[in-house]
Amino acid sequence: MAEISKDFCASVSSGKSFLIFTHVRPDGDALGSSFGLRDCLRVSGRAADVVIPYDMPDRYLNFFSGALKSASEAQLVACDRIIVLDCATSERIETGGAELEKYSSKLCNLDHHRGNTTEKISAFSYVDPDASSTCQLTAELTEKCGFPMPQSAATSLLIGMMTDTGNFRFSNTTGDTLRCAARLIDRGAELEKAVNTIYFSKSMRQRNFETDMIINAMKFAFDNRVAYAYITDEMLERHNFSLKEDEGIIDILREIDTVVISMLIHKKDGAYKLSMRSKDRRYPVGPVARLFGGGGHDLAAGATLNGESIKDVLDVILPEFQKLLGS
Ligand SMILES: [Mn+2]
Repeated sequence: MAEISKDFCASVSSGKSFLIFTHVRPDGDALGSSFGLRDCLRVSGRAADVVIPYDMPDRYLNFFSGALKSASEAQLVACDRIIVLDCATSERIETGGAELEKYSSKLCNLDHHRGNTTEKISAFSYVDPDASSTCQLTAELTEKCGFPMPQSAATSLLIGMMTDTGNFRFSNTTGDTLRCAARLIDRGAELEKAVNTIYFSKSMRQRNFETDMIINAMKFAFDNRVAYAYITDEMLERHNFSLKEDEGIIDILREIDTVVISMLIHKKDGAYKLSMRSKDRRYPVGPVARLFGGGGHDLAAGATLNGESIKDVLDVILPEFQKLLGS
């Protein structure tokens, strides 16, 4: 893995006041990197705030706190640096209405998505697709900048590393990833708290929703090598469940031994939102997502499709999986 550039470190360490933004529907990596960096910046004597205009997944509510709901024009003008974390494209940034392009000259983009385009609007950018997570890059950034790391930050960053690597099971887990996680634990990261937050925190609503999905919505194709589920708002409402808590739902499909490619389809505002996963590098879903204007990693990607019906969507997407699998 490459080392974070000196220029990028200098762009961060030269700032005195920061606003931090991340992507829509923030996951563990987005939240962990944002709050982890905020706490390191604060302990180093800098002013820093995270802007999360979105409702956070319930399980994280007790964990990541004190985010601003929005940033005013005055705050955006006043801060030295605007940090954007884990956002592959500028459209993915949850700005809460702020027009960040206007502040390009102080925008710092740190990410691990291949083909990151947020750098187009950022004066400073560091993108390393070989890093497991933005949390790993954030840990390395703070180490290289020489910022002290409080226990809260170490735990936040560990959480993001765990969620983006499937608890260090996915193939993006390298020696560097584990060495970085080890340093976080050495700095006091609370592994037990992280594990409880991520893995042992499922609501009964979520469990009931999952059961419903398994029984009523899970489908298979191509000799059970593809598994998918179509999730409707009606189904979500029945269980008072929201997909902002969807981390891990797709794993229910992925966990099945024959399944190589898994996909969740969620109809929202007349469009079909697809999340895809592959568990074999020979069959990357990233290129399939990009065919439909989406993006992401080789093994985890997403796209939004318009169609009259779920059948229209399946009629265009399933043949692409078939081609990919060569079956
Ligand atoms: Mn990430």
